[in-house]
Amino acid sequence: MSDKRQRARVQGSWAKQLPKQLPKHSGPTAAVTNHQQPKSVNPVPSSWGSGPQNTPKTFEFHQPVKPIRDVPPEKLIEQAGDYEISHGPSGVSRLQLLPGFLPPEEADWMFSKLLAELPWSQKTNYRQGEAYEEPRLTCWYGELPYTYARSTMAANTQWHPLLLTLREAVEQVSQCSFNSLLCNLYRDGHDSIGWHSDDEASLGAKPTIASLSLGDTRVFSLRKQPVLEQDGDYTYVERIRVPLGHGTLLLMSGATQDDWQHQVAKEYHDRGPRINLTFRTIHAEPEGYRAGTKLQFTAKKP
Ligand SMILES: O=C(O)CCC(=O)C(=O)O
Repeated sequence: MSDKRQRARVQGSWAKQLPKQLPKHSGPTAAVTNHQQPKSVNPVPSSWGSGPQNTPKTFEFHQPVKPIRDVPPEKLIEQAGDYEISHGPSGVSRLQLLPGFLPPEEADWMFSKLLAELPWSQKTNYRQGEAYEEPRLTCWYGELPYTYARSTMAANTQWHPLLLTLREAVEQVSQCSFNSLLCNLYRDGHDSIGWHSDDEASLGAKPTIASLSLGDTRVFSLRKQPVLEQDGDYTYVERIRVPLGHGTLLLMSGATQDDWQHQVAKEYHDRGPRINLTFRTIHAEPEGYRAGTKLQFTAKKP
């Protein structure tokens, strides 16, 4: 092939491929002059037998359909106060943080007593038919059983007297009444609780949950539920960190259990033991629903 013909072929194939290199689109467009294409390229001799081609001097720039998004910076809540963390169709999600709810000396002896005297045990849960041991110890108080992660904690009305005193103090400050308590013991930094919402139907709609922490500080993290279009992708959702120290009370209310998930992640540096008491109100399971059913499923049912 002569030099001239070969060059014409190369130019011809480049010109043909150009539209393929542009993003597929449907967004707003803007015409951008292509300054790089030499004018002499236009009258490409037709090696395909269709006469001179009308190669345009401009191409269209289209915004990518999926805009490039930033991951929002994680927020930190550590000062005492009331926080409206989101406003959405399900309502306002609220946190109230009360560090020093228990004075340190009181918190010290309460922690030792509860660590030694509560009936701690390790619960077996089920996920997709597979059993796994919870990476923490728990115990349950309440007139009704509590089912989550496909396993049930039996009703237990033998409240430790100290827990009754603490329940009263928490009820006074929150102006809510609680008939149940889930106690968690994180033995060290390797104990944890994964992402979840406290949204079983037995907790009712928009539950208030009062969480009292004793012992070593652990980070309580929240992440917003992604919108439907994000298809369960949490990459771009808002996140909040709340370090929960000895004697701190955290109240979660409003739509927090609808619109946010929370966790206490494992930590890879030394952590001492921590007790977390979550006061809740449990209702009898709605009729016809299996224990532990999530509220979202209940709401969707006719
Ligand atoms: O330990 C904590 O602070 C959180 C406990 C918790 O998320 C739960 O009991 O559902």
